[in-house]
Amino acid sequence: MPEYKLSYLPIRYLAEPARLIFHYAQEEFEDERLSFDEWEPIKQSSPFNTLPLLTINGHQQIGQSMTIFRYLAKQFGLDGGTDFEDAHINCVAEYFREMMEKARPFVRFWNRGIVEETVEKKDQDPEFPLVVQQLKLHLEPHIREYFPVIIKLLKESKSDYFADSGVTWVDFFISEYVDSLQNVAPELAEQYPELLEHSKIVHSIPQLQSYLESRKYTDW
Ligand SMILES: N[C@@H](CCC(=O)N[C@@H](CS)C(=O)NCC(=O)O)C(=O)O
Repeated sequence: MPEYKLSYLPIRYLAEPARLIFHYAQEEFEDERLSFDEWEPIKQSSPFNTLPLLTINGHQQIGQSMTIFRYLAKQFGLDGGTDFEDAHINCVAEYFREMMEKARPFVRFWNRGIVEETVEKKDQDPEFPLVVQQLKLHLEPHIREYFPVIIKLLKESKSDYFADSGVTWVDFFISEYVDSLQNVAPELAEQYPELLEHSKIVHSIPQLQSYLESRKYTDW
């Protein structure tokens, strides 16, 4: 049985789909959450100077989040049922990630000042008007462009998930982001009920419940 360690910051964002895959598959892993102070001195020794990082058996490292998701999905049967389905869900994921990259300035802005596990309540933040401005500039236009296509792809599926054959890693990947969007911009998220429903279905999967009930709240 391989020994897995998943290292990331004390937030969900780029590591949470991998955490969900582990919990779904009921595979043991070390869920290492590093503060910025703990991360800084070891940053240069990681493959890309970034997190998340998956370490397998103490020496094999995967340092790109999408590759971590795909690797774990392959190990635990959460990739597509056929090569074509696998290609299809990868297209969905790449498209979604493209949007995430465009919206990233907003996520960086939102998370500014987060040290360790402190999550500011943004609506009590004196800079709240700035939050709205950043949202309109860096998040909303990308959601408006990409979400209708994502919804069309979801509706074309023969299952409740993005793949006809059922749940895959891409459902964890997309539903995590949608869930975070609900936290930070509920009025925007509510305009996409199909994705909220999908997120609800994914977050209701029995294998995930004890983790979801115990995980510490973070916006992203
Ligand atoms: N393409 C990379 C991006 C990783 C990334 O940007 N990670 C950020 C956290 S979300 C990071 O490592 N920040 C800390 C730093 O740059 O020191 C991936 O998908 O894994």
